[in-house]
Amino acid sequence: MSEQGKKPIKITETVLRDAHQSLIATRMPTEFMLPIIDKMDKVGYHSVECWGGATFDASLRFLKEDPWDRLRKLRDGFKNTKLQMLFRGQNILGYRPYADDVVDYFVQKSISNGIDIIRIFDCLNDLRNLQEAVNATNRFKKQEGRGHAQVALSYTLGDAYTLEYWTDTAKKIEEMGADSICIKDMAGLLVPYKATELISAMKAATKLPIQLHTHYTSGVAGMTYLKAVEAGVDVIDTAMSPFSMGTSQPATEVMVETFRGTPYDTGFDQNLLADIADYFRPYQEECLKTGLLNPKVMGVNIKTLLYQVPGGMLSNLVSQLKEQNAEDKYYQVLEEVPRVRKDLGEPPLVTPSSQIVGTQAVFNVLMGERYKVATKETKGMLRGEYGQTVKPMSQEVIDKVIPGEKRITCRYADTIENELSKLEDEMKEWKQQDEDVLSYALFPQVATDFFKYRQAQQEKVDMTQADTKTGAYPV
Ligand SMILES: [Mn+2]
Repeated sequence: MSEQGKKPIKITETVLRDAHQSLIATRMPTEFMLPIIDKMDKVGYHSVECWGGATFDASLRFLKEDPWDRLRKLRDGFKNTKLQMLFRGQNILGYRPYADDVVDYFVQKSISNGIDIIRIFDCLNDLRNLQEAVNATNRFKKQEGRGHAQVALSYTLGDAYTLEYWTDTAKKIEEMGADSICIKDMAGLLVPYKATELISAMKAATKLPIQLHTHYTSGVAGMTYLKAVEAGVDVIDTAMSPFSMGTSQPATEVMVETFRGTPYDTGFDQNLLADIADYFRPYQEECLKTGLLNPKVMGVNIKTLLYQVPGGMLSNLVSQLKEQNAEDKYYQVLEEVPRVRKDLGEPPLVTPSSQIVGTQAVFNVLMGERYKVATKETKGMLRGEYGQTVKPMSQEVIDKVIPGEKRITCRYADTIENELSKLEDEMKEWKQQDEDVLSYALFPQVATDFFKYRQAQQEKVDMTQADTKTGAYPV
């Protein structure tokens, strides 16, 4: 605390990224965001999380929007507030590991188009998968005068995840050149008194600022923030009330009011926040009406604490079982999840490990024999392609699924040749801006479909501007 005994808690607003990713499948369009930016820019947020995670994929795939264009528009609007994104380490925003040249270029373009803070995580907390993105951020920070590398630790429970594990990892993160650390609790597993222990230990272990990110899924998140703030956490992630709670974050206005008049007072204007909430509320009501927002994701789901499965993963399991007409196997699959997780070295469950473990658990139950069928991703995980797990993987499962195969112990990206120029070649007919190759790198098919759509739209627009007398029109 400062001399006056004051330590205002800093707030990252998630309504433009995680909140709508967690509640309405990432479907908030850019056009809806733009009119409220001016007011949001006056709040005094530490940062606004607005890009990365699933927003990139959903923009191209469902909204038919260029995610880079969204970023530039947000940057234009937010004159005073830092913009933050979520980045999946060596997997960038995709689902496979990329060569270092693609990681570098993505970081460079993210910063040059407007991102200030890059929150980088790895589903196995294998720091080798984070190093390149951290290095790249530090390099372009010098070049662009903007950029902050935040390393996020995927929070999970299990024998291996002791306080010592978290504090040792925090020290390594400090050594690797990160600017801050985030505890990323995607499933809402961190309960209030454990937050006191964890944050106190982390603060003692490192000088780096500590940010806490959690979800309301299990119902404890507001209390967890309270204890974390008392224990010295520097920043918390919250969402404007119409898109808060449930599988999203605790409400911004509630946390602001909680700390009013205390040494942690944010000083935010509650009337301004009310104006902003008024803007988002009719949209929330519309999403409820259209079914985009399912009231089921808004309550408390205590199963998340019982099975330690993130909310998004639960709904994936349900839909996978539905497709197979096997909804009656739901609880069997839920019980199989921790067993598969253990076989695979007890990783945190977050994209992509959550999908890998979840899908394998479904196969194990439906086939009536464990690992009779193993997915491509399960095999990759067992080979070590996703990185090193905290606990060893099951030798029995390795022998059954990838008998006699060579396993990787080095950093997997070291085995991938630079791939940027090959990607450029593949997509050059569609290229309208440098960033297009990165969209293509992440989602080749989806991006190509988007490029075709974009071109068709442009041709239609251009035709209206055509000089019909001479037959000339802009191309
Ligand atoms: Mn999250």
